[in-house]
Amino acid sequence: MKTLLLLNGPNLNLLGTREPGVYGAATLADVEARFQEDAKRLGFQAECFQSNHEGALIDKIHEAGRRRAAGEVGGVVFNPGAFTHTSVALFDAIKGVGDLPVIEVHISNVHTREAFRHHSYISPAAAGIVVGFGVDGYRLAVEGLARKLSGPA
Ligand code: CA2
Repeated sequence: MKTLLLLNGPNLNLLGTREPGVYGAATLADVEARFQEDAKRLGFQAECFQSNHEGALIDKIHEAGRRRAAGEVGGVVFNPGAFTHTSVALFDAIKGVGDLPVIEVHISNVHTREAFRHHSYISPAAAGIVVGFGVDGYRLAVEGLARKLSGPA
């Protein structure tokens, strides 16, 4: 059984503790538990990782790329947090590992927010993007990833 990875970037460990009007009431633990359930329902194993450090996220993407090549990992659901808008290094990591399907998720609709949130360095490297559905976006993303992994529609 292949593994799907959930990666969350900086400050997403604060989910459910502040700014519920923007990010909802669910905690990161809630999001990760739902991801585990959703992956299992879709026939996958799941692993979850959150970091506030860009290099740690890059290392996880490199590891995921190696594991994808070995047939262990199917793909990644990734909310890069504010690194979305700053990180050429995360773009390079995703492109650099080659064939790794990454679905980019944003809880909020970044396009209705400040202009600096409108550009994503990650989107050109992503296999799909889910924006503005609250934490339900993680479920939409894992379902979309599973569909992509099962072949063309
Ligand atoms: O909407 C999203 O998911 C974002 O990736 C969240 C990032 C933000 O920088 C992006 O522009 C859009 C911020 C995550 C911070 O999460 C918090 C959660 C609760 C309380 C404070 C921050």
